[in-house]
This record gives sequence, structure tokens and C-alpha cells, in this order.
Amino acid sequence: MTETTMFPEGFLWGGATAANQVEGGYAEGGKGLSVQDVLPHGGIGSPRSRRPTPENLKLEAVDFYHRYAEDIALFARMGFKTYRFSIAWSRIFPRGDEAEPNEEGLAFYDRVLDELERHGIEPLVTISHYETPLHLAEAYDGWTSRELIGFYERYARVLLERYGSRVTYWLTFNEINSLLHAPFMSGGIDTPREELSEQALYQAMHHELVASARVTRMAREVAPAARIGCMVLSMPVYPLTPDPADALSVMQADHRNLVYGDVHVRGRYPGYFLRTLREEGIELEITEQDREDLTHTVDFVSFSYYMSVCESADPERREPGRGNILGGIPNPALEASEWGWQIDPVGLRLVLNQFWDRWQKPLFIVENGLGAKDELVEVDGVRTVLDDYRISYLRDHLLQVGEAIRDGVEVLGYTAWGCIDLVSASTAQLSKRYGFIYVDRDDDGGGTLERYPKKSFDWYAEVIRTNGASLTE
Ligand code: BGP
Repeated sequence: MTETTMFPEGFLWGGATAANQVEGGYAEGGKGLSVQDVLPHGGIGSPRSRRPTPENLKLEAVDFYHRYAEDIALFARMGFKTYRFSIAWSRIFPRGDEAEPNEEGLAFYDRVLDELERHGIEPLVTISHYETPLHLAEAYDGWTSRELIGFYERYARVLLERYGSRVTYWLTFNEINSLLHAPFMSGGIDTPREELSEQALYQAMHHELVASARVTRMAREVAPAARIGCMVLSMPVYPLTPDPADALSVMQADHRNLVYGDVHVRGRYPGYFLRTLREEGIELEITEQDREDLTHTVDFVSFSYYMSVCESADPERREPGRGNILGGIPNPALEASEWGWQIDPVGLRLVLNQFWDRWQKPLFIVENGLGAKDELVEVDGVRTVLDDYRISYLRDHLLQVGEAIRDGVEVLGYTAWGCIDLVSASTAQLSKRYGFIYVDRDDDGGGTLERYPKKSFDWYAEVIRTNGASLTE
């Protein structure tokens, strides 16, 4: 490691996607419906439909289901060391509660892994990324039911047995801390938010934490080489003013976010969380077996990072969040993306240091990027996107990752979110693009689905080739 290449040897550079946002083929290969198939307008606060409707872009998404080989070849051209993708639970267990898995679904991911292996790309697999089978939502009310633990365990066992010798890095639940904020998308909880008791929501959270720990334990037996990580949505919180009361609300907001990582890393609920439960009159059903299960802790912590927010003790100063899952007050010192997500590269260094200081576990940045509108243009007869804004966002953030590494933080890798354009989780638009690869599809579902490398494609390839040294050139 030199001062110009602050990234350690073997750093896992790559990109990330989720099945429901790229695959399409929503009813092919024996796949059942997932909660995403009935969320035509995105997962935050928008209504679900009764059944899939043609306006839902996720039904076809960007057709990775048929074009995975071509897409993985493009990732390889950028030199990806790793590719984070999720397995659609409803491809493997179409309803979620069957006894036997769907072989056609399993065979699809065999083929994806074959392609990755051909190109020497390390897979990083999310077991559940906002894709609960719809039947589990409708028949069990999702994760409010303890039965989901068993269904999830059965699903995870099938994956570990089938792919455990080929996949080292696994994430149990995407952004597990979004459950309380997006109960249907994140936890398959069908009861409308306004009718849901806090009791039921916290119980659902407990079920997911137990399920995650049980799968961590199972992996030690079924796939001993596997490394299991949790995945949390990270969001640095700053006090809106230096008033100690604001600093206290920052601590409390942090606690609401960090409790998930605390349990995954420390194996038990922290005192501040037990206090919240007591004060809100919530009594969780926690069995002796649950307590034992929770002691099976993760190997590493992974997280998404997009933005920071401010907090205030003064309810008058609070504003409703603008598009992001956790809400928060906009920071007057920062600029925002076209979707109102505030851009804060230094926040990434802060989060890396905070997590490292708190947990002393290797960290993996598995999502980061800029959602922006792109324009396809022709340069020397080649169609492309001149996305200097994306390059500068990513460069600024990666430089801060480098700073954190210099601070002594152990970082395993970085996977840029939506390395190929995909359907947004919060708004279900295609025009909110993150990719290095442009996909010709618009918000009305029109377009050829052709792929075009953007300017950022070559830029990222050079970052990877030089292991980060080109960032400072
Ligand atoms: C995270 C999700 C991803 C992804 C990303 C960007 O919350 O894990 O699935 O979509 O945010 O958000 P959006 O798609 O809403 O722009």
C-alpha cells in the first residue's frame, strides 16, 4: 500500500443490483409473485396494486433474466472483482411456504454463477432484497409472523447447500433497518402502515434478527467457507444546531438506526433499545431459544450509503423526508440530487469510522451512487452518456473511502449501486439512473433495452485497474 493507492491489495471493486430491479421475467421459470410485482409506484408510501399491472416497470425491468451473460461480460470489461446481486426468493420458493424448491429457479442462478466464474468475478449474494414472496405477505402478514423464520431458513438452507461452495460472501437482509419505515416492501407486512401497531412492527424486526442469526449459524455447518454479513442502510445524522438537545436527538436517531448492527455484531439487544420498548409499553415475545440464536454473530458488516441528514429536538423544525426511506431534516450546508438526496462524501468517511470504532468488524460498502437523469448522445458515431456528474460524485465518495482506510478502517470492498441502469426502489422509475451502462428503456416502458457504456464506464474501469490510484490523478 502506498500513499497514492490507499486501497489494500485484493480490494473488492464492483457493482450491485437486486433481482426485482434488474431481472424482469416476473412470471417465467416457475417464479411466483413477490411484493415488488404489486408495487407499481415504488416502495415508500405508495399504494400497492392488487395484482401485477402493466405500468409496473419491474415486471420486465432491464431484462437481466435473459441478458445476464451480456451484462456480466460488460461488468468484466470494467474489471469488476465482485458483483453483488440478490436471489429472488419467489424464483426458488414461488409461494414461500412450499416444502420443495423450484429447480428452474435454482438453475437460473447456477447459470449466473457460471458466467461470473468464467470472468473471475467473485459473487456477493443478498438472500433477501425487498423481495418477500407475495403469498407470505397475504397469508401470514409477512415478518409479523414467527412462521417466516422457518420459511426463510428453509430458503437459505437450499441456497447455502446449492451455492455454498461457489459463493463466499452472503448478506442476510438488504437494509434490515428499513423495516419500520417501509413495512410492505421491506418486510412483506400487508397490514397498512396506519393500522399497524408498534408492537407488531418490533416483533417483525425481532423475527428478522433471529432469522438472520439462525442462518449465520447454519452457514457454519452447511458452508463453512462462507462469510455472512448483515446489511444496513447507513445515514450519518448531524445536529441542526449546537444545542445539546439537538445532539441528544442525534444520539437517539443513531440508536434507532444502529440497533440492528448492534444485535448482529454483539448478539443481544442493547440497553437503549430495551428502554425504548419499556417506555413504549412494548413486550416482545423473545424465547430462550431466540436469545441463544442471536448470539451467532456476523463476520462482517455491509451497508448502503447515499446521504446524511440533520436532526433537531424542535418538532417545528422537522420536515418530512424527501424520498429517502428514513426521513430527516435537510442540511443547509449540502446540495442535493435531482431527487432531493443530499450529497455528502465526508459522511461516508464518518460512517466508516463510526461503524469500525463501534463494531471492529470488516466493513463492505455494498451500495453508493448517484441517481440522475441521463441523456443518450452520439460521440464519434458511438451512443453514450457524458455523465461527468456521476464521475465526480463517485470520485468524491471513493476519495473519502480512501481517507477512512488511512484512518485504519478495514474495508473489504465497494460495489457501486445500480452498475447497470435499473428500476428505482423508492419511485419505480427508470429515469432515476445509477449505471455505468445505459439501458434504453423509459418510464413508460418504451425502448429497445439495448445497452450503451457511459463515460463513467471507462472511468470506473481505470479506477479498478489502478486499484484506486487514478482517483488522485
Ligand atoms: C436502497 C435499496 C436499493 C436501491 C437504492 C437506491 O435503499 O437497497 O434497492 O434501489 O436504495 O434507491 P432508489 O432506487 O430509490 O433510488
